[in-house]
Amino acid sequence: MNKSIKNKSGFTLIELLVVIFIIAMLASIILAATQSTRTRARDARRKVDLESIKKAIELYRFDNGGNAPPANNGTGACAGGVCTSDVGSPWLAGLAPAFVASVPRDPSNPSTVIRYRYAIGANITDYELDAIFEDASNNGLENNDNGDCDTQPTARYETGTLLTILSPACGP
Ligand SMILES: [Ca+2]
Ligand SMILES: [Ca+2]
Repeated sequence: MNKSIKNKSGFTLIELLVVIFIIAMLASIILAATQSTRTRARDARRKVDLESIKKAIELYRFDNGGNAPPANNGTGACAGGVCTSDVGSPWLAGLAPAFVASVPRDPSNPSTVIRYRYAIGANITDYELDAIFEDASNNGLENNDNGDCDTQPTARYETGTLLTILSPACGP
């Protein structure tokens, strides 16, 4: 009699395993949702950053006879004529603080190397600014910007006056 009651009130091994499995599934779903939210937040920030940098560049051009800011960072000419947002302070000189309070840097995913890039053309009135978005829902922006780096998964969103200055290899 007592044994029968004890068996009914306890959990079997199978029941415990099912509960553990369900908890693990829920945890993984919550983790995935959190990562997706962070990815989308970084991309939203990238869109705002690019607009902010682009506005500052256009203000600079307006004050400098249409010329784009030279490809210099805080310490001089950028390597290979390409400034990247992970090198130098600021990573793009000539804009801050006159045309923007500070030049935004890519809010990189800690597990990847992603950065904004900037370069000017042979004609110094031309420039290109680009970035990589992480959220696949932004692939259309990267693929259909009239640039030359449109092949996923390393496509970039390109903006500026001449979108062939920064050419493939696309990549981070
Ligand atoms: Ca593109
Ligand atoms: Ca390009």
